[in-house]
Amino acid sequence: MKEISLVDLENRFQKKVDSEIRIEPNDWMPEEYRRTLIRQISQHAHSEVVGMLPEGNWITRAPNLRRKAVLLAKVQDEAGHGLYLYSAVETLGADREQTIDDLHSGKAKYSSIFNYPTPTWADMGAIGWLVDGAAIMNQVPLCRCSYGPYARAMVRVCKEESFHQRQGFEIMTVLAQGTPEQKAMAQDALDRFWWPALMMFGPNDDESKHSKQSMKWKIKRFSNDDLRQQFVDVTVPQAKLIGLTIPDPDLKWNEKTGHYEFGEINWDEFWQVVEGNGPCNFDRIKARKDAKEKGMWVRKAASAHAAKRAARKTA
Ligand code: FAQ
Repeated sequence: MKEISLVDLENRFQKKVDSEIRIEPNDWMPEEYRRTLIRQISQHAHSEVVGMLPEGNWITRAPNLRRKAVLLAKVQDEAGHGLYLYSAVETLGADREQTIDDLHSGKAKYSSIFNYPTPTWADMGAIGWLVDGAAIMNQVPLCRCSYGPYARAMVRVCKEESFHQRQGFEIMTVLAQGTPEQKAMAQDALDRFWWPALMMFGPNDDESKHSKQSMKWKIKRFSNDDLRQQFVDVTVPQAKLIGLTIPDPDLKWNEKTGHYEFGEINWDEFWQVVEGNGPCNFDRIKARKDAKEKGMWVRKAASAHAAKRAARKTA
């Protein structure tokens, strides 16, 4: 029988991708496609789990029972997103514990946004509105990602993120209509989270080393800059609606393009945060490592229990 060459396999693969046929775990795929997905999906999973920390910080101090219940549910949703995504990584043959160890050792990245502190209640509003808002903008196209398990996981994640965005915007709306102190607190949160939210979309297109290939493979459907622009266009009118000011003196509507023009992002700050030098990087990784160590006894007990049950069944 004639052996199929690597080039033929790659051509067939690309044809499938071009015809919008989903790639499933047992299908042949180029090694680099697999590696790209493991990198992106595991970093996405880490972001969901590390992303629980800035908001988890406010569960015990939410201003009333309703806010506490909603915030608790939201943080639990983020844990669920992490679980779907770690499962999606496993379908690519990656070892879940290894990917988590890579986070703890600093080898794997997670979203820069979660390295900023959340000193006030308004930050819960800003995170829901801006961070979940940016996450949805980036993740809705991922529902059409060429890799089946990732695309399917994203459908549910996006539904939940959409609820999160609404609850954040509602917190900001209430604060912006409240006392002058409450409005100032909402404005301050917007001032601190606006630029980091824009950074979530990643480097400018000409600096993005993975975009071209990821778009050819239909892992990504839009470039970092296109998604960032969509986010600005959608979010600026929302800020206006609730009487808050976007902290960008260069922001202006361009009648001709039908888009907002906005100021230069501080890319030096972005790379500093990505490389581990943001305000909370150390604390975030420490919290995750401590959680693994402190939860070890639960894992040991669960495995001992499972082993005992399995032994009983075979006896
Ligand atoms: N932070 O060549 P590109 C959420 C890295 S989930 C840190 O453009 P790519 C839910 C990038 O990894 C938020 N690193 O890379 C929630 C690469 O480095 P590497 C997370 C970043 O992959 C809400 C290098 O820079 N969402 O918020 C960042 O084509 C509220 C070059 O960049 C996802 O992960 C960054 N912001 O595009 C939870 C979505 N940007 O890996 C709790 C899936 C870039 O070679 C509360 N991921 N880098 O070492 C993606 O769509 C893409 O991976 C991008 C980056 C768009 C993030």
